[in-house]
Amino acid sequence: MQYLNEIKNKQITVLGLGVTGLGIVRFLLSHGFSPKVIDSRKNPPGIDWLKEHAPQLSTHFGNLDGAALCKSDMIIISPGLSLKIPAIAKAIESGVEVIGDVELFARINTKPVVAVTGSNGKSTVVTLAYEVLKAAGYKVALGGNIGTAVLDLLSDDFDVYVLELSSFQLDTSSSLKPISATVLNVSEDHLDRYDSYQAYIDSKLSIYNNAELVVINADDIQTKPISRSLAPQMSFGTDQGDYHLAEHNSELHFIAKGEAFLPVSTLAVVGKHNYLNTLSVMALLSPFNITKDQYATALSQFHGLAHRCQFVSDKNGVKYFNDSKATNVGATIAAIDSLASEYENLIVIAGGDAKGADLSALKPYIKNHVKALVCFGKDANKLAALTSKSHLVNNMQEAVALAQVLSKRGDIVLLAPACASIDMYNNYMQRGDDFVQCVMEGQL
Ligand code: UMA
Ligand code: ADP
Repeated sequence: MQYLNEIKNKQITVLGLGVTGLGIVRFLLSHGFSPKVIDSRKNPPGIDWLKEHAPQLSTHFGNLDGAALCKSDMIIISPGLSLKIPAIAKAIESGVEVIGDVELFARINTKPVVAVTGSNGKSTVVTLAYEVLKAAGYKVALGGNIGTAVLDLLSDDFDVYVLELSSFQLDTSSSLKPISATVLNVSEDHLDRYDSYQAYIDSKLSIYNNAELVVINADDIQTKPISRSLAPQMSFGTDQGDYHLAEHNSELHFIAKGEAFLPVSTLAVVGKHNYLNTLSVMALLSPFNITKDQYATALSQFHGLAHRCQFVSDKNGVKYFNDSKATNVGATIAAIDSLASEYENLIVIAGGDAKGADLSALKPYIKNHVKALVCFGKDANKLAALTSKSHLVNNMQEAVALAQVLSKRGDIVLLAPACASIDMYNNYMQRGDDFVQCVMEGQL
């Protein structure tokens, strides 16, 4: 950990005390640093941990003070904070180095990193990659945007890291040299943090900088690197690319570099988007030695993640699905698309904070596959304006109750909000749990 020696005399500020901030504080404490800890929230999530384990650290909780930030030599910032916040922008302008936890990780880590970003499918892909590597006998660590701060993983003895990286994390890191890296897909998201859609795409594409293998989505031109990268490229796609889907012996297969590798039925989860996610894993893990049997074991045991198109219950012949993680338009389209290939009538519950996105891409999918759209939350009116088949309600309980009235045997009720949950919930998990509870406890 040579780099830590180089910064041992610096005045370090940890900015943000959520999952990331706590990971940074724990890591720095364990290496003898005494950082200052700042969060703009009066009661940040990590405050109790800090009071118990490191009461000696200097802290400031509440409004950010630009002058105070300027006194640091280095700020390690959490991804939830924009670099454009005036107090932070002022510190950057005055020459303070501002980096994220992924950057500190990259400056220290010596093990291979498989890096994944994209608008949708990141958590699914990194989890599947983790399972495949584990089945192949690697000691593998899984972290990043999926919920574990990368610095919480650094002390352990791993062969390889699989990291989910958000655009916010990419914006504050430049030293990562992934063994393989992908932008899975791009659709509008987080436009409340970026000046333009192109700025958001550019942030995603920065994952390819310094990558040894660039993995692109052949179906999505926006995932291609802008500048000609010197690194070898591989691609995955529906019916094009090094890894794609095709019939073999009358059965749909994952095709790996011209070979019918495994039938898609090996995978325990369904939906075209999950087949593409699996192909991306195969491309990303191509630098590793993994046998067909090891793949088959991992794919057949992967039952997907909670709150992603998860089957909840069958009530009177109506099936309820929870896709609360569909926090943007692209994910909601994928959910409608994959369920509509099996079921005829969908009732979709949507709404929340659309984060400034243009929702119109949903229109053809609602027109062709959705029987009713039930909307609530901050941007309910914007969603309702997409179709004459919409209904406005006030909360989840009313939404589920109305969906029940509108549905008949054989129909599907799908929670796929196309929006973030923060206007009414702590996070998408709490929203999904509320849906499940309303379904299970409602008069159905
Ligand atoms: N916040 C303040 N003041 C502060 C610091 C944070 O108001 O001083 C607010 C932020 O604006 C944000 C919230 O607090 O609304 C959380 O921000 P944070 O940076 O403290 O978040 P962490 O708890 O550290 O969690 C972050 C990721 N969250 C975000 O980027 C918003 C987690 O991804 C990630 O799992 C974790 O680091 C570990 O890497 C969550 C997420 O929602 C799942 N990510 C976004 C997404 O997937 O769309 C990008
Ligand atoms: P992320 O971590 O990028 O948010 P998740 O794997 O958690 O991705 O899935 C988020 C949402 O996107 C879920 O609603 C899921 O059903 C949907 N999804 C998963 N994979 C894809 C894909 N390849 N394309 C579009 N949507 C997807």
